[in-house]
Amino acid sequence: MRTDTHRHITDSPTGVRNLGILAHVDAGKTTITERILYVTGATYKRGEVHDGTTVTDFDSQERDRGITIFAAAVSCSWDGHRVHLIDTPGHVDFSDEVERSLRVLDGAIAVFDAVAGVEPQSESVWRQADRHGVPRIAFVNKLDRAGADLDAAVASIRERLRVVPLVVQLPIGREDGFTGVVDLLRMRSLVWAAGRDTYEEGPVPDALLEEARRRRRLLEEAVAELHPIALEEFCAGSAISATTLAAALRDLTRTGEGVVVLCGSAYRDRGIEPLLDAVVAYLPSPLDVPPVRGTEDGFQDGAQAGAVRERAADPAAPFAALVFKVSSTATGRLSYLRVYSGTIRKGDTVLDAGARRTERIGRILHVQADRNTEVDLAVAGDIVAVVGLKAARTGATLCDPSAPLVLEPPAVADPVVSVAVEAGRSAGTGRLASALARLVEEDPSLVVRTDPESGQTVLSGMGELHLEVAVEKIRRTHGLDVGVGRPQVAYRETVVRGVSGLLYRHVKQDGGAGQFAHVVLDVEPLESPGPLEPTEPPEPTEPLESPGPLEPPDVAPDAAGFVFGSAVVGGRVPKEYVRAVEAGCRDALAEGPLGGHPVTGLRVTLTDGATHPKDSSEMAFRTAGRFALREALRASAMVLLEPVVEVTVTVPADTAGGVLGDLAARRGRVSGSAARAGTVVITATVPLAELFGYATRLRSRTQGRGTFTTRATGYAPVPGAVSHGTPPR
Ligand SMILES: Nc1nc2c(ncn2[C@@H]2O[C@H](COP(=O)(O)OP(=O)(O)OP(=O)(O)O)[C@@H](O)[C@H]2O)c(=O)[nH]1
Ligand SMILES: [Mg+2]
Repeated sequence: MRTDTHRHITDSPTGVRNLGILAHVDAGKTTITERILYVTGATYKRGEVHDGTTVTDFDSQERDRGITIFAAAVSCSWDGHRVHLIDTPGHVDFSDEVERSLRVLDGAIAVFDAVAGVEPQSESVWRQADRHGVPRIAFVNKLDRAGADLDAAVASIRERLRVVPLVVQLPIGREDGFTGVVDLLRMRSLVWAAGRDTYEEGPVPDALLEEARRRRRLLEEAVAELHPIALEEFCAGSAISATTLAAALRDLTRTGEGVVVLCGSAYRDRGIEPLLDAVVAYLPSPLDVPPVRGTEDGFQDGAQAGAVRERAADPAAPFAALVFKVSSTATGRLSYLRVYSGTIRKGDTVLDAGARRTERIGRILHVQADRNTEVDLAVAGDIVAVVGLKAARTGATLCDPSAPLVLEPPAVADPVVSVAVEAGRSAGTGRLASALARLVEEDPSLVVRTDPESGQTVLSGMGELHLEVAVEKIRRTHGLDVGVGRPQVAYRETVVRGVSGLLYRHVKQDGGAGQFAHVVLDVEPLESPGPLEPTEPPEPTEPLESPGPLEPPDVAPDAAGFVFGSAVVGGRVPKEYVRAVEAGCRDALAEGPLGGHPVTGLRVTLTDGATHPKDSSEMAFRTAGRFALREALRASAMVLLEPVVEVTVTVPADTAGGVLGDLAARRGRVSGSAARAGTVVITATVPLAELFGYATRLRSRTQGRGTFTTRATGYAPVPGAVSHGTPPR
């Protein structure tokens, strides 16, 4: 153990590392976090996920279920650096927690299972991190497991993630006999002997010397290919020094051109210290990442509304921070902030820029495992928790009241599953409503609404488990008795064959102020934006009239999927009326003709129109746009879309037949199956609506030995749910 008790921790942002731990479910993120807290001296015992004793899986549901549900932030220090660490959940239903975490991180450790390699959800979070431009290093965990294979895992990193792996260690021993690693940079061995708290350093064992030299050579070649300075040194002396290699690895990590790969076994406490060394050496500090951008708020003298501003990670700049997590704890409401610029102290008044409300900073905490340390101030680059904020929600910007700035909040995905919830006898509707409001405040990926037809309260979220956890939270933390209906998926509608030249006249000229707007619209399907695989082609429809493609449309859930254009010539419809028509069309997209679901994946072109000198107005054109598109959609061939997911099921070989049959009965399309050491791994695309209750079914079919994970892949047509369109009047 190397603790920093007596070591000076720098206050400059250069000494800070904000990092997340990302991976597929069960790869070992929480165990790694636990070991990091232990080796840095932040805790004095190692907790285990299966005993429900880890620091970051502290919620009672996490302990019962053995999975991480909520991203947890903890702080520790290593080698003179302050490390803020976010342990994220791997289950797909909680990927919004990952999204919010990625928004405030400067770097990440991507964890892979040494037996399974790159799994579907690790690929998804890798892409998610790509979108945020978060530099990563990779840790291949569970090298102690039977069937562990570093080289195979590295090959899957290369192939599935399409990145250049730069492997800096060679394992010593295999599976149960895995005891340490050769550090290929310093050509030393690190061995963790049983019962010892840390590793012993020594020369490379003779038996591995040749292999270690070969791998060092491979590393040098790979680095030289990507890094000009390393290449120069390589060409000059046909070798690269450890110092140059380390500097090059740091550069390549930050540009994402290469990914440093380390390995170990978190459960057996092997490989954690070098992982921390790599975090400090290769991952960026808050000063190494681009300055944050925000829009300046317009209610202050001299400020320009809407102007985009950059804020450097400078403790002396005006304060700006993003609230990325809010949690209710026994001691009160805890708000987690990433400070991007400036400094805050206890007692400061800050502005919640979006809500235009001031708040007071109570205590400032470094969340340190089982205890929180109160600190006097937090500076640019820090991740801290604060007590005392009354209303700021997840996603809010807090800033200096004299320099207002709104940072872009984390993206929120559209919910795909809903359940009706109802207060039980003892609960009362009012208490349920306030408990639901609390939940939504903490987790913006939950949505609560009242169904206009049934009057029921409907809770929507990212999946069955997400909703189950939310409802259970109401039961446990609010002590309420709640009833829950059957889960429903969120459908959408899209156009398979459009119409052209649809004319709509909105005219009211019966005395008083009149309304006059004529519009002519073309509607056509939008080409599928994503590389998604459809489950079933739609029913054959009548021959094509519009030039749009007839391929089954797939729309990524986050895509708005609507394009509007104008082809009006000669100013027959003035610009402001064109904008009003567009707004009217957007109104019409809220309810499609098949079942009142949101409509996506279409292009609408305004081709012509007419105005009246007195009676035309923006309002009239907006109304015309709405009714015109509503009519055009009724006339178009439409298809219903449902959310589909890729399921990966791992089952004992003797139960595979039954599991395959069951997937087929759920409209699943099997895309692959592979045998691996007595088990079969089946991948299939299945409509989400058919997966409700699957966990229980799989458990009973496999006597509890089967597991499955899912990954959202977008929307696909519901077989048979089409309308061929009725010609307009
Ligand atoms: N054999 C072995 N098991 C490990 C290792 N690391 C973690 N595990 C076990 O793998 C299981 C999952 O570990 P977690 O740390 O909960 O994994 P996670 O990635 O946090 O999982 P989620 O948060 O649910 O996505 C637990 O039973 C751990 O004890 C390891 O290095 N070797
Ligand atoms: Mg976990």
